Amino acid sequence: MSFLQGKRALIVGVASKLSIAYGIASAFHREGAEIALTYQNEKLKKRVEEFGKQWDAKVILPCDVASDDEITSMFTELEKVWDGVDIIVHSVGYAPANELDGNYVDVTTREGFRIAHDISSYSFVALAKGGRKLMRGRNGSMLTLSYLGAEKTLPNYNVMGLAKASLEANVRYMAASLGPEGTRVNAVSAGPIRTLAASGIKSFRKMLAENEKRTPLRRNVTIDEVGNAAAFLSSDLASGISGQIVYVDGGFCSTAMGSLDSETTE
Ligand code: NAD
Ligand code: 0WE
Repeated sequence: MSFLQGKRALIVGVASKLSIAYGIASAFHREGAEIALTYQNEKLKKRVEEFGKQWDAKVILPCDVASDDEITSMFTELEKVWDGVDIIVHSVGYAPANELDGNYVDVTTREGFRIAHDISSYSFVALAKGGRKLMRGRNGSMLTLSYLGAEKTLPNYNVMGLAKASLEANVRYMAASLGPEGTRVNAVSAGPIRTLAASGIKSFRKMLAENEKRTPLRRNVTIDEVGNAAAFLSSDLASGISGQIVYVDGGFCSTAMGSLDSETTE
């Protein structure tokens, strides 16, 4: 198929083999895209460079999205290697751990709220600003990762739910802003997956087990399934799709009650 042949993709958010961005990079590479990667800090540098080899990554650069300077330098360095970028993937989310454990009104703080929104939502438009010149007029695509907690409450997701709601509005405003220059903007809202970002969460195992039972497909989704949807949305096959939130959740968000079965199947 190779439906990303000739495309240059910048992927932000690879931290481990479990990362959703890892599944996305694998699918992009399989479909023929050229890959550039960033890493959040020196601690992740070696690991991301190692991953980069298997996808023949052309460029691997540092980028803490909390810093405008780092975003600017990252695009300055990228421009030395690539004269244009077709795809930017933003697979980044963060709130301080204490915000994600306990009663929402009790545990939410001004500073935690600020950080969650800065890292998880503002950084997406910050990447759009930084990459705009490189993407303009190329039928480009920007993609981010959201979660159902943007629309419905879940125990402990707390301020991340607000940050994802902001991120989803960001998708729509960015789509309106960048559409006239040919750039599409979408999100994949993924079902729960065990990644580093999920490993710190109390009773995540229980959530995965419950999710499996209530989901139409009766199983959790994988990073490869998210990667395949991301590859489609970032490709010319999706040339008419912008401003959308696409669910890769096994159908979970389409049901009000899931199943009444006591067993996981039938
Ligand atoms: P992950 O821990 O593998 O990825 C999170 C990434 O965010 C890491 O690569 C980390 O380095 C990066 N990051 C955090 N702060 C950063 C900063 N200041 N600067 C640069 N990078 C920073 O976990 P993941 O589950 O793959 O998360 C990726 C995205 O998917 C997140 O937006 C998350 O909210 C979303 N998501 C996750 C799930 C899930 O269940 N795992 C479900 C739906 C959506
Ligand atoms: O978006 C996410 C993960 C978000 C996340 C996770 C962490 C853990 C470590 C953001 N910041 C941090 N900060 C840390 O210090 N998901 C969709 C996965 C997730 O996280 C949850 C979930 C689900 C699902 C938290 C509570 C309840 C459900």
